[in-house]
Amino acid sequence: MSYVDEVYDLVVAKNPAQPEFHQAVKEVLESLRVVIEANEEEYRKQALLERLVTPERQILFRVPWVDDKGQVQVNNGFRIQFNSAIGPYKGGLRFHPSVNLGIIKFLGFEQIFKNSLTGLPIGGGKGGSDFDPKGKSDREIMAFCQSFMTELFRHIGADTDVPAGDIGVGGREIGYLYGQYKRIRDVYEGVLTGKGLTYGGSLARTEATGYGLVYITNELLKDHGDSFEGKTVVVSGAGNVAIYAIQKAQKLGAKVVSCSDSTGWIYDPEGIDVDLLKEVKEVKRARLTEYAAARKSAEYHEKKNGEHGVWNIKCDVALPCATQNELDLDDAKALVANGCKYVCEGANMPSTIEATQYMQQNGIFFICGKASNAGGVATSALEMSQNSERLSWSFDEVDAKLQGIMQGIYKNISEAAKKYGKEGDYVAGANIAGFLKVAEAMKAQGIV
Ligand code: NDP
Ligand code: 2IT
Repeated sequence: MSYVDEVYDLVVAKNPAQPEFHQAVKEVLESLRVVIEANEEEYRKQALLERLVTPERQILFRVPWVDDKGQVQVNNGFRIQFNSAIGPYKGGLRFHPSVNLGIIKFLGFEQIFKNSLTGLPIGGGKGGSDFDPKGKSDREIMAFCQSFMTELFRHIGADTDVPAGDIGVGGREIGYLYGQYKRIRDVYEGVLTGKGLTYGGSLARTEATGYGLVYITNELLKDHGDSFEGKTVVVSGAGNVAIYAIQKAQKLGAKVVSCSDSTGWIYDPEGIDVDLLKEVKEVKRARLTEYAAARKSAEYHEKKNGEHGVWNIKCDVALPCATQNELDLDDAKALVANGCKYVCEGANMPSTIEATQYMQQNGIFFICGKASNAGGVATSALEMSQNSERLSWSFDEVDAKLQGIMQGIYKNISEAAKKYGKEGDYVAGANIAGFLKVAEAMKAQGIV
């Protein structure tokens, strides 16, 4: 059996009931086959792939907190420090009831390659909790965040492991987490990114993932003699990534006609009103029904079981920005049938493997999340740099660096795909280019 297949079987056997982790590993190993098989004996002797798929450290902890009724609640906390070959562990925290060990491991694994692609010195990690922030009061959010940090603080630090936001963790949560870290450790350091602007945050970090997604999509369009001007774009999600992707795509001349949340989706043929969406989601933390109620041109559709809604809308470009496996084979078929030409992922692993293959085989230019959503973590690394030099850069300075990084990623993944005989396969290009830097650093550092 080939080394790649052996390691995949090992991952499935050793990590039962973690289907998302298996999926993320499978996609990467399939892409790496051509690289590994050219030098199989050396990789095998070094157990490089076994080391790559095994987290350096896994931290699981209890998070007790008291709700507004005086009831004690208990959640699970996770931090997976996956790979530190090229820099301190870096990656977000997700608070969502679906969080479990397999979800955090898939996210941490993806983060290794994504962070490598940014060209910046950051290793891969991820964390979170099965805590559900929906419907909680500010005091309950603070109580949870303080308890979470009371355990996490001993494992992180500005040069060790630097968490940030992800689903369910935005500026408010980062603030409470930062306050508790500072109180316990008594140091004022860049231990978290996505901080508020008054206490060490970077301008443009809030916008970075969505903007970065649109910048790299723009590179893809240009490379195929196209542009955003006049394009119809479909976006899923209505959170941090979706909002700023919509804003930047409209700025570049596209019409974005959809967004969605966990209960329903919006079709707005006149183009999403971003200010209204921000008001509903960032300020009121309300459902999309409120968006529809305030806007004549918008239709609201309740999400029915198994239906994903937005992928059936006719479009030129699709940007999935909600969550993993939100775009399956049926959705991919609908996109192809409706003439969609470009799909770039804002979320982490939003497309199933079958959907990805179908889109690639049917003429869609497809960029996977670890390349196309890397603008968020790249700007987090820029926040770390600013914290280290105790300076703040202007919005335009950070935005210009972000654009340069996304252009660099596009070039890097296109060239890697070409070099390994897979021109236009940006998934292979991203996985190979991300891997080579990490593998080189791991080899240089010996057996650790
Ligand atoms: P937010 O919490 O801000 O928004 C998430 C959005 O996705 C919400 O609209 C939410 O709906 C929807 N959503 C979440 N879970 C589900 C679900 N199970 N089914 C359907 N819809 C769902 O998170 P972000 O925008 O930050 O993250 C979105 C995606 O982007 C995630 O995959 C994340 O890992 C990825 N990402 C985020 C980065 C960042 O910098 N924030 C960087 C790179 C990737 P509802 O409001 O109803 O919960
Ligand atoms: O998935 C991701 O890249 C993030 N949630 C952002 C991580 C970060 O450290 O900014």
